[in-house]
Amino acid sequence: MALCCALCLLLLCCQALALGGGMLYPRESASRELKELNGLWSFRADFSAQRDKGFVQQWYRKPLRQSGPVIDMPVPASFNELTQDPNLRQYTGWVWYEKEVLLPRSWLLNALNTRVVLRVGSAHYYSIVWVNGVQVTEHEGGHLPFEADISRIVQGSPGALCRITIALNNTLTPQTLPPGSIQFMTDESKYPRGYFVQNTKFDFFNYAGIHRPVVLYTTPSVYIDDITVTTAWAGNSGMVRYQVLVRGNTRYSLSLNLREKEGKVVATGEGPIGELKVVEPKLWWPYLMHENPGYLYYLEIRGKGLDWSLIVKDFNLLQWLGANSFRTSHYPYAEEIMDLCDAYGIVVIDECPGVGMKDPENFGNKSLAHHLVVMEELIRRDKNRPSVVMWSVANEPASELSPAANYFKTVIAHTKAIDPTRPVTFVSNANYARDHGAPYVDVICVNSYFSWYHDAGHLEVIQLQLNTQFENWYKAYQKPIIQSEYGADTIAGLHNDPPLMFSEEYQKAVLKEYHSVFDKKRKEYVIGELIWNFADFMTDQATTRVLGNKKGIFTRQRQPKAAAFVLRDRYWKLANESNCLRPTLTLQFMSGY
Ligand code: GCB
Repeated sequence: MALCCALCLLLLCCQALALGGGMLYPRESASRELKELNGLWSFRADFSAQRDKGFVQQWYRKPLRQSGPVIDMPVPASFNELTQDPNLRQYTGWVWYEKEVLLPRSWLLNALNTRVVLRVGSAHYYSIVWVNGVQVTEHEGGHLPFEADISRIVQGSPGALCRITIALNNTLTPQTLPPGSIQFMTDESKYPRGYFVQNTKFDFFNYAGIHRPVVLYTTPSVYIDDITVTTAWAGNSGMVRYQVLVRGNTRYSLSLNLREKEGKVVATGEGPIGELKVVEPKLWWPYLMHENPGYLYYLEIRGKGLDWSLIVKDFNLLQWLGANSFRTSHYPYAEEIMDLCDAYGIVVIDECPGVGMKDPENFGNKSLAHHLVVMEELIRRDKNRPSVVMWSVANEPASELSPAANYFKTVIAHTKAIDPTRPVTFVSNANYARDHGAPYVDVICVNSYFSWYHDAGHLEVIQLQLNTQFENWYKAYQKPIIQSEYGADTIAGLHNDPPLMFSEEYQKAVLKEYHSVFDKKRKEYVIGELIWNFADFMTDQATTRVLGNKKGIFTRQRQPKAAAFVLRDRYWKLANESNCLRPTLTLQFMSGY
């Protein structure tokens, strides 16, 4: 097994709160085999009035095709826009997925020494999973992986056929992350009987489906369940502290090799806890901040649909722009994307799906308890990644409400207890004087849309208002500030000069006004600027949305708008200005994964 780790500038302080178990990314090795279940699955949406027919009729008990019609549905992907059926696009409730797979005989015969694990990279939002009709797990929340040990079921079944059924519900409630609510329309003069809609208060389409790869993998019966690596650096020495959680037996031996990128062993260790010392470590640097960014060591310890062409294109565009960072707005991205950030030197602010938290009921105990679990799952998954520099626990919550104070105090304290090595933030659009969460963050992240959502069309007020925004926040908190969103909707190909809203000229003008203030403030306390948004993306329909959110500097097809060239000039200029660690990270949002 190989684990990427980095020798980065993280200060180690107190002991981290231990989580129950691991969620290692599945990789093939001498002791682990992997079978991808991507491709076409059988699918049916339950259109019954209560959406409960599948449970009443127990669709998981036999092949899905035997309980009614099925269609082919690709995994990983969202189901919403793959057919021409508008009812499926807008569907809320339970949908059913099924895949039948033949398992290698060796997985079944060597039962004493082989565990078979089913892992779902992410499924939005609530999943119940059966294997051969037996429930093996349930999971709440999209964007993060979950898994189940299915050895006993498949190894106990006659034959090698393994039938995996996943019932998935995309309903959002006030206690989910992100939250939402179902509104029943009871006026029968306007709506048919039983009519309901899903309401949300976030600005992206609530795509649903099995969004990331589903795999079956094996481990030996004594296996590594989790690995935690933290790094420190002093003088010309690097320290890699590691802790390995082994399950299945208390008697085992464990040895470690730390290898350079080129394969040479630079440190070795024995036993589940220890420290490896590296002389003259090669540090992990962000893209454009070093001639060899994204340097990874390998630690060897014993024996909205993922689309690779889109991902490669997007990373090429990031590099073309000269951008070195992004926030995973507004939910964790796929592990495959995070791997590329580690390898290419793209700095990540890793955000959980705490978006659309606008109502008092989103700050109750049930939401809070779930939020803590989501942070645990996120940190368990991404804790060893050198690219992750900060955790973001939410985007634009109603942090001026009084329950937000205790809520964010608790979420941030819990996040820091699990990972004492990284700063924590949430992204605010509240008034600086009324934000109850800001006292607890390490870095202030602020979103603002001057000359767009207010003072529409008035480019001339941007500089004054932005300057006031920064000064207010800095005076109140004396913490570093990141402009975590700014931008303007732009229809590609629409031109007007002088610049008017929605034209390419207007988007460019907004950016230039913002940049002139950034250039002053980055000499003081502004440490990052994040354009909203990397590429256009789909949202719910609304009078303010033209086939989705058009604030991308690239179209949904990844063609640059004029603003992309403004940013490209800026980011490369910033990169060339600094010889080494420059104060400002050029940050870039991505959306749509
Ligand atoms: C925001 C939100 C983001 C929206 C954006 C906009 O403040 O964080 O989700 O898409 O504004 O374009 O309105």
